[in-house]
Amino acid sequence: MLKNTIDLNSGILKSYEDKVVRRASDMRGFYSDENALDRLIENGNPVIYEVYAVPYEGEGELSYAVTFLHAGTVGEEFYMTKGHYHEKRDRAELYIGIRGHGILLMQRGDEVQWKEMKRGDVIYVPPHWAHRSINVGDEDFVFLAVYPGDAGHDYGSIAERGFAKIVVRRDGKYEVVDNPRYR
Ligand code: S6P
Ligand code: ZN
Repeated sequence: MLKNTIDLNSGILKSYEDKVVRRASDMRGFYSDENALDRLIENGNPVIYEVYAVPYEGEGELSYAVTFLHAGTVGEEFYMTKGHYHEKRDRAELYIGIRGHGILLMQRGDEVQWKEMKRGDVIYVPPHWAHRSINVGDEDFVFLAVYPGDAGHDYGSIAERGFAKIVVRRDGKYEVVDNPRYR
């Protein structure tokens, strides 16, 4: 498919090949407050995010995907993606904000960086940096990601150690704080 269309108001991708839906129950182990996550799972097990992707998996190719990250919190932690390293660690990625208000949290070793992301913002994720998106707004946070077709996703390292920082709601605002469970 050489041409596709994104509705830049909604973020809806006209054609896609893969759809991934992550509900609260898919996020076990990723949030700090496990009791709050259990309550959410018992309370309707809401969708946390959806990803619509057009993959081109060969070396030298580019894949792309639109993520709809819904608004909400698990305990005091904002809804977020699992986050991953690329399996091929030296593969970079480009993020482009479409709507809503989010944060892109990045980590390499113990070094952490984060960038606010809104409509029109372009963020470069360099090779070797793990990345996770967090919705700190009150509506969907929607963005486009473009990444090398052979990058692959390594979720295991993040599932095990987490990120060094988490993003929490305090006094109606977001704060980036040390992750008490970081190993
Ligand atoms: C892929 C890119 C995004 C994420 C998506 C969901 O390299 O970074 O398309 O896959 O935002 O996040 P995650 O961490 O569950 O894959
Ligand atoms: Zn990625």
